[in-house]
Amino acid sequence: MTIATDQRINTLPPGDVPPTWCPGCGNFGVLAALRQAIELLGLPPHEVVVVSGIGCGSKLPDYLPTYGMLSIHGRPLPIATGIKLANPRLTVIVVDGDGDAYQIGAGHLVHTAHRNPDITHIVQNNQLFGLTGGQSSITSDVGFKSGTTPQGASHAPMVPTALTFTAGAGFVARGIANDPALLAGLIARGIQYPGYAHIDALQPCVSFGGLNSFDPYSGRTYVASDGAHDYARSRELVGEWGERVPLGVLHLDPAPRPVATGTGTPAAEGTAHHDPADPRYRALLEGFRVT
Ligand SMILES: Cc1ncc(C[n+]2csc(CCOP(=O)(O)OP(=O)(O)O)c2C)c(N)n1
Ligand code: SF4
Ligand SMILES: [Mg+2]
Repeated sequence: MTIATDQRINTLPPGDVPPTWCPGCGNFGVLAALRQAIELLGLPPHEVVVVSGIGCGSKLPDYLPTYGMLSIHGRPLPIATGIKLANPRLTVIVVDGDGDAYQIGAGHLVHTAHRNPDITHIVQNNQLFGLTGGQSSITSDVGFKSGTTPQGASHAPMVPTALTFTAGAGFVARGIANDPALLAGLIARGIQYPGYAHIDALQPCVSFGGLNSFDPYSGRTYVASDGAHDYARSRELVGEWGERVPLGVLHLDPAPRPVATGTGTPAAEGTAHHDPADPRYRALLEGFRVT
């Protein structure tokens, strides 16, 4: 698809291929929310790059008319950081699953939250490994039965918002896939935040979710805050998980830390910029297309 520089995302069709997610999958809500956030901010799609890992949810960049990259399991954060450093004019967004971000990629998560590049991180948290058949993950609730936990998960789930808060993230939020309007607002605020922004997006898996499909969330979630609260309240909200699950902006640093900019130089000279009229770049980009 060729994107003219004056097009908004809502004037464009979806990506090149239709989603292969199961009917009713929460990822449809995450996709709608991200698209809505890009539209809300009026971001030119050719200046947006969405980087994912591997997993059901990580197929998302295929379904958006922006630039995108399906990368390696657990590794989208360092790749996105490199993209942002090479061309700071781009809006760089990472979308990956709980297994990707919170488990195999946990080291990158902590260091990215600490180092603070200006990227927005949306984690499709379905509390399991969807693509590989519903195995339990580090965020599975106690009692969740799967092929790897036939007696039910025995460890209390890791609370990822507490982890990124502790590592230094200045924007920490939680949304849910079945409220795309709330999630879109959080994503838009995360994109506007100057630094690393973490959005934990509860994303029910209707095929393997069991305890975690839509119904059990409905009595537990509540919109806790729009972010106007002090540090002590942030600490309570980022760690709350159980009978009650807070949504909204859980932590917003009123004095954001300096953003990681590599050597401190602006956009690298010679970096390829989107220009649909330039045949060299078209050939280059077509070379990346997997058919
Ligand atoms: C290095 C590596 N290890 C393991 C796998 C197998 N694998 C593919 S997806 C996945 C887990 C996906 O879970 P999650 O990130 O939560 O995404 P979901 O499918 O739930 O959206 C695993 C373990 C892999 N592709 N690469
Ligand atoms: S297995 Fe679960 S997460 Fe994967 S597409 Fe189906 S419903 Fe969605
Ligand atoms: Mg998952």
